[in-house]
Amino acid sequence: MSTAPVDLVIIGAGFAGIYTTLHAQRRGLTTVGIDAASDVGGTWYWNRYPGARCDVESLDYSYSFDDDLQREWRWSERYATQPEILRYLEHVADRYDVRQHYRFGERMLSADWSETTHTWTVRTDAGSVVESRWLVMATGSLSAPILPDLPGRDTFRGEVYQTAAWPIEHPDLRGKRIALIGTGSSGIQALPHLAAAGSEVVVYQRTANYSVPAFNRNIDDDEWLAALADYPERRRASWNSLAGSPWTSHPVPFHEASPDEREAVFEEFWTRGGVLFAKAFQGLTGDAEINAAATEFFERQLATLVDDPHTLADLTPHDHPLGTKRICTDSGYYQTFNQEHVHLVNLQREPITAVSERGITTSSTFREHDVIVYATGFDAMTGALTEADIRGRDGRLLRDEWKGGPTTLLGIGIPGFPNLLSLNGPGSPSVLSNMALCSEQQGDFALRLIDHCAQTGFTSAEARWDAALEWTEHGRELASRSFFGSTRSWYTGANVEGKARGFLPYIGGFRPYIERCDDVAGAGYAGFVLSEH
Ligand code: NA7
Repeated sequence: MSTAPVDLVIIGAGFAGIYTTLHAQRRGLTTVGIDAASDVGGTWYWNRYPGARCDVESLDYSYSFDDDLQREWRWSERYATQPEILRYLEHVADRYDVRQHYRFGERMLSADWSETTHTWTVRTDAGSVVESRWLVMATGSLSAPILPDLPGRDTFRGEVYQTAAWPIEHPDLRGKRIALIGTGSSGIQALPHLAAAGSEVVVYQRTANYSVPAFNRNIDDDEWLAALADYPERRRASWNSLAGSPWTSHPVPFHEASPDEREAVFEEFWTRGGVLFAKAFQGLTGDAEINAAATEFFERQLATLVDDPHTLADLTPHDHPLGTKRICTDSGYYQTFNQEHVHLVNLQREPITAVSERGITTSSTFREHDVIVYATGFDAMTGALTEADIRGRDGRLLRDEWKGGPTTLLGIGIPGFPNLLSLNGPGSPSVLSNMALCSEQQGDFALRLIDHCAQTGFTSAEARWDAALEWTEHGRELASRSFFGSTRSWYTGANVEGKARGFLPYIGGFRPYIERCDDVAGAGYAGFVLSEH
């Protein structure tokens, strides 16, 4: 072990980790970054499945802190593909020389807090031991993928892929009989590409989802130049918004709009594409009448996309109100079911009973497959924090502390875990917002807190229990006012067997959240106990 502790260990080399590393370095702090991947990218390193794309527009889903960077990186499409976003993050890493501060190919196994030295000791699976004053968990919100516990799952003798751990060398799926399990964003984006390659594709759907076409397009030179001219305003609007992007809902409230106006608004927001449809009218996810009108519009559009009435019925969502799971943003998903070699299995009618050497058996049929693709989601928001052995004050394990659900102050501070700063953690708005801007805001908050402690002579900062409980309860209360709180989703923890139910992200909006963070900082980090050893 090195004798002098470093200032920060930063776990994760995605948007938040890269940002925090380069800004810590600019302040002259010493950092050690650790990432299990072989290079930067985070989410965009792992999710290489065909069709992977961001559902936030590329002009918004990028760093805003450096005008020159913003101008020199030319996005090619309205919604960037995974390879393009990965190239962008590699470019950022090169431009600010970030890689030298990382140890790649190492996974953090444990972190132990010492009350004596006010430091964390971090151990990795490569045998590294690093002592650090601060532990910054920039581990992402959707980074602990889960596989369903299907009987016989591991007996399958064909090829098995997971969208969230797709091989760097893309497998050749041409002419193969492919099973796709999972119809969230990942499965919905992958399907058209799997169908283009496979001789047969069977989609095993447990819950039908709402998906809206992306209306993606290339960004031509004129649009790019106009976007550059408008960038300051676009960013200003995003930083002041509820969801980190410049789009706002129709200004006339639904209940004051005529039927014709409502129809025109839904039409307009439909063609904006993807998740933006849920913004049509304010209150869409909390007012039953608005939600019903949006759903009726959605179903009319869906009916124009799918030919077979039985398939259409199975693809029509009925388990949750529109918009209360993130609306998927697709490119030709529903139309793929019109191809003769693509089949939909409704698992609510016909559940999977077993996976065996050659395929999948449901309650009524055995189907033979060469390939199974799992697009079955993540232990969201808490999974990456609880999978390592993080021991805080008195040796208490974070995993145990959070059995009943996470308690955080602003998503960043965790009572009992001094000097651990979780970026985009449970209790932050990031996954309901724009991860790029959120990562900047979270990194800044963490670094300013670290600056403040250095300037005032404090060596530790720990969220107070009462403040964290109050923040967590506030988040729960806000979620209970919309349909989000009662939907079975990864937001509520319902997608993982045995996981505590609650509402993991902060739903109060990006701008109000920033203001709350600024208030806390402005009051000398009210809600944190600052102390010296
Ligand atoms: P999601 O959205 O969590 O989707 C996972 C999908 O996998 C969903 O359709 C699940 O059905 C399905 N699933 C999970 N377990 C099973 C089993 N046992 N059998 C059949 N189907 C199953 O993850 P994604 O990766 O698609 O997207 C995550 C986020 O990334 C997304 O929200 C965007 O923000 C970007 P269920 O709905 O639980 O019935």
